[in-house]
Amino acid sequence: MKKYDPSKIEKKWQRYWEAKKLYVSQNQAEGRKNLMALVEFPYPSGNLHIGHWYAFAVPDIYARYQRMTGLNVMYPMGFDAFGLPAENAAIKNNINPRDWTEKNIAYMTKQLKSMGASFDWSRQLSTIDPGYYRWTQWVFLKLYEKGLAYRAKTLVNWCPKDKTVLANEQVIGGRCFRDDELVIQKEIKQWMFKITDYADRLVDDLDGLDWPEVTKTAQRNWVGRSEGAIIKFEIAASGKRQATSMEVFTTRPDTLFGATYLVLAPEHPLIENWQSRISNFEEVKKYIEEAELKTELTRKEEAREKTGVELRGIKAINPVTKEEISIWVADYVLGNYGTGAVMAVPAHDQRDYMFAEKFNLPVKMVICPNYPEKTCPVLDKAYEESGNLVASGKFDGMDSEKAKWEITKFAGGEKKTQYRLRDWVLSRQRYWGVPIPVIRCAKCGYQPVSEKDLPVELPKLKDFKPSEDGRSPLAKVEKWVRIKCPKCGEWAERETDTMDTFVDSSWYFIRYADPKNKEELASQEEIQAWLPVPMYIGGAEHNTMHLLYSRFLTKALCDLGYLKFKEPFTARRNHGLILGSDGQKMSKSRGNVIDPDDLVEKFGADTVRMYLAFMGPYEYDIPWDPRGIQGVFRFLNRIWNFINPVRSRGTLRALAASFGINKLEEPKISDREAEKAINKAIKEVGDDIKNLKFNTGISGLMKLLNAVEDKWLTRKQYETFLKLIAPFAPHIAEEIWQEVLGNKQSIHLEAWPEYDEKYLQEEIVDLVLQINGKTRDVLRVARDLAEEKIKEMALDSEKIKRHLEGKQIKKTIFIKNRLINLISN
Ligand code: ANZ
Ligand code: ZN
Repeated sequence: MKKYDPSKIEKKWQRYWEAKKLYVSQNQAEGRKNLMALVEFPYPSGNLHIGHWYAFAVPDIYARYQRMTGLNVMYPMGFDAFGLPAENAAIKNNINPRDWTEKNIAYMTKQLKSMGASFDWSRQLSTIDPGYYRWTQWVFLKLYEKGLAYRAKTLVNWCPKDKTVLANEQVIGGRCFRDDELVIQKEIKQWMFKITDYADRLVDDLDGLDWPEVTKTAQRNWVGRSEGAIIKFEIAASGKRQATSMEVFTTRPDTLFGATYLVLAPEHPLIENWQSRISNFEEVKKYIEEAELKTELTRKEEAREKTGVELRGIKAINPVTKEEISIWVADYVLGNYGTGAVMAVPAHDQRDYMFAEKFNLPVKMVICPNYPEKTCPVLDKAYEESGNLVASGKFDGMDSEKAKWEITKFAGGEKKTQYRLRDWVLSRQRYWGVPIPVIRCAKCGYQPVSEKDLPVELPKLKDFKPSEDGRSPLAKVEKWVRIKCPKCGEWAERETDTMDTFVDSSWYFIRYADPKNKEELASQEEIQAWLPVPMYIGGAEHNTMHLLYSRFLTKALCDLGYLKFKEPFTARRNHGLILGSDGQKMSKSRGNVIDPDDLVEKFGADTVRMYLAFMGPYEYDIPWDPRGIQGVFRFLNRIWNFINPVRSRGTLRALAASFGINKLEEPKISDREAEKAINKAIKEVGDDIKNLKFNTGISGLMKLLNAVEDKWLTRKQYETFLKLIAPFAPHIAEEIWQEVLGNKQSIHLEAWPEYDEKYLQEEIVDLVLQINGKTRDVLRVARDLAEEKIKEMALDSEKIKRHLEGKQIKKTIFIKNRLINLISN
């Protein structure tokens, strides 16, 4: 018998599937519902790592299964190919980023094909293709027309190493998400998308989505909507009320009676204005200068020792107590949130509490946790919960939630909603990106490039190093930059900034519906056929940026009339990370990296796929286990060896034929156990795949093999078994299906088998024993036991005996497998 040798079968079937166009999805397939099974398209870094396999080969099980259940499945793949890494690698190796990127795409495509996944390569797209990015530019123009793309001077995050701007979402812990460089703040003019216009919808529309709770929470926190109030404080200097006043944003106006001082952010413009009134201005100025050197992250750190300086000579007046309170400057208050000033309530805000303790400022309790016992406990930290008001004049006793708006009104304040979300800075001063399609004319200002002139192609460049002055390298290509103004016809200049790659990736799924369309981003017909995406499987690292941007762009295009849906992804599932066998993140420096190519060579793609799916729950981070993959390899070997009985039957048949016997009785398996195991597996494995519980699906297959391995299955049973294996290990299933069983059509065109309910029922049932309709006992009995037998057992029950003492049974009601009711006098 032949040994299981994946290297002999896998390439062969991959070529066969491609030649037969098995996974090319038609936009309409008669009677079949469409399903785009979407995974996040990779960045062409040059080499597939095991994480790519996890992200693409495992969801392929889902795509294949859904195809078998009768859906018209599209499993698309593409490349998110612009971006800094290509540019940096190109600078380092002195090659063109395009050459570098295209070489990587070619190599990775080959590697991707070795997965044996059911990708529809006919729809492959790449964001660096002018046929693609003309639509990225088109999207920009549409948003520009609507006032959703604009240019403004802002304080931006600047990575000194990459010499480019970063979006807020790209700054993690105060550092560049790409190279960990400390990010500084720089004021420059930038192109921005007005995502803040969508802040409320980005929060509210989450409710209708079938998404992981963690992802929804991450999005909510990112938008950071807080309901609060703006409260005005009058200012007094040397005991005299001044004409100026200042405003604070608070989410707890109910605590206003407990506001015992105010704190301004170091950036607050009023400090400068009050210079002459502030007696210790030199000291204040010094503090402000020191604060400028700190990152936002350190400033926000809750536990950090608080610092600050009082603004001597001026006071604020609490609008409800009318008391004069001191004003401070402290770096824990941020300049770019709310009004850049807070009313400090040390009794009910921990940061204020720590500050007050350090500088010996008054602490006044105004929310009582144990009302109506008016003795408020003295706490050694702030009480931040709700409660009832005390020491708050006519509001005493009121519930704090209610008091919020009553006190706001009383103090002449106004309700206000604040958002943490800032507009999306999309321009980058770098070469390797989509040119922003606008022209700057000295006379007419910024003019959009006309739609018919798209794409604005990225010119070939020799020197793509970023300039020290922060301008894009494109600024050096004079021939490209110089262009006539579309409005007045005078000489003007092209915009030399390029777009953040997150713009490219926030609409790519729409293009999959109609990837070759030259007239439109995608035709309405194909959009309707495929979108919104019913299932999007990807990494938890995209919980905010990519998913938020895609949602924004979808909503904007919907408002503009190009899309008919408000949310791009109806269901979203996250996968975890594969860790090294030491439980640490895989990295070259740790030496714990697993190379999928090596594994494929050693075990074959089927084993690698199946092991990845078997490792554990798909959404968890799981360490690689070298013994685990051996186990799965053995399992596939057992499946291979299991073909023996069938094979020998074939041999038997040939032998019979040579004796002139044409009809050989198929062995009839009356083995209920085998039939039961198969039917159970059809249902359970199918349900598991549908719910992305791949690991338990594979345990189900293992159980099934245990149950049937030593039986001689009928051909139908054996084929069913292979169909269940097919989504997980597509090559071995195809090999046996066609080469051993002699089927002429691919197993991957077969339907997922149907199961018979009757085999799913338990063999043991709980049977209720009643007397006159009252339950007296429960019997665990074999299914389908006859009435006489049950009655006999019932009369044997101690409890029944007790209740029947001295009585006679008049009638018996029996419901098979459910109950027996003895009616007595
Ligand atoms: C008084 C108060 C009393 C507050 C209390 C809290 C508890 P979120 O939920 O994040 O919106 N705050 C306002 N502007 C700030 C700024 N620029 N920098 C730092 N902190 C600022 O937080 C809003 C609360 O954070 C506001 O409510 C304010 O403190 C503070 F018992 O006002 B609160
Ligand atoms: Zn002009």
